[in-house]
Amino acid sequence: MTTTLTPPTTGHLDDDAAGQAHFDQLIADDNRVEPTDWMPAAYRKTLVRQVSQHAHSEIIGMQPEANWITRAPSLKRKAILMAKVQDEAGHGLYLYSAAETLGTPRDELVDQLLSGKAKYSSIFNYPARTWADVGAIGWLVDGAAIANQVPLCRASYGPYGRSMVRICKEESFHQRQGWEILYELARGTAEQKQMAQEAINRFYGPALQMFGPPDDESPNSQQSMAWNIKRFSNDELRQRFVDMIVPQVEALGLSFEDPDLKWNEERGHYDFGELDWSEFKAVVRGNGPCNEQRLNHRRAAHDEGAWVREAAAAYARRQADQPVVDSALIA
Ligand code: FAQ
Repeated sequence: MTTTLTPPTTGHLDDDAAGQAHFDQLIADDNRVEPTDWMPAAYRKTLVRQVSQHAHSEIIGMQPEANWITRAPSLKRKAILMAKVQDEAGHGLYLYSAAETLGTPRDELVDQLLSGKAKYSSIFNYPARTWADVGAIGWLVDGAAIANQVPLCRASYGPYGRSMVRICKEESFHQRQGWEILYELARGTAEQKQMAQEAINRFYGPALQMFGPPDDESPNSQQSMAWNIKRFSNDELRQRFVDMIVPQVEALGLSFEDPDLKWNEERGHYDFGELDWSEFKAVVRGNGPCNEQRLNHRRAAHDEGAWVREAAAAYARRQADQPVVDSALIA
């Protein structure tokens, strides 16, 4: 569907000193910046980048779990998983809408994804090999998403922060369902427990990498934190997540395959081992186990959905052409 969008009225005022002063004051007072407010071009650009990457992640992120809908072990699990995957689609749509308020049409953002130009979260380039992986995705991937996104509810850009509130509520349910899948498996047969352990082994490192590169290799963090978009650094959130999941893995009766993972009394945090950053870089560059498969699948789905977009656009045009009838006059 071709989106007709009126760019925010502020676009031509980028040099406006009064606009800059107003923007600086909003940030200093920890207030929201709204679409009609003047904003620096770089603030707009970084938000379009982050929000659209986030939207793409939600959409591509449907694939690993959707792959298990037909093989879920019971009708109840199937219904839950379908609802979860649909939620992720909804998150993608709220986020594309939030990105559009910054003046970039959705078609353009989607083209960036389909052409392979846009990034999306590294985690979704890993396969879901077993049913236990669905549990590990819910617990660790949605868990990392929550740890990262709860602070984003306070992001300075209003439409982004507000979309995060609902997304985080839904992600909390997703995390619980993933944990519960693993809890059941961990209390099942020896094979089921082993399957849960192996899923955790596969997803632990990639889930920790969802928080982004280490702080000293994160080019965007400092400015995004100064603008109150990000509230914590990548490493701070990663640490917070590790501190949260260690007691949870113990409650499952399972463990993380990390010999350096131990409580550090002095720091009041868990120490953990160095992650494989060369693997992370390779996955982000497009060379992960499933990058090609994920994009090809998305492109095919986009092509197959062309008739839906055309029909929706035709319907919208017809609605716009219809004369407005005042029902009070007819009566
Ligand atoms: N994968 O300078 P930084 C979910 C890129 S949603 C790929 O630190 P920033 C729900 C980064 O874009 C998961 N690329 O960047 C779900 C940047 O590239 P650029 C997605 C990554 O933006 C669950 C470059 O590296 N969540 O899971 C990754 O300040 C289950 C330098 O990095 C969000 O998007 C990565 N992991 O911080 C759905 C949350 N990390 O653009 C389905 C919102 C970094 O300069 C199923 N986003 N890069 O070329 C954020 O919080 C931030 O954008 C970070 C990165 C923290 C991801």
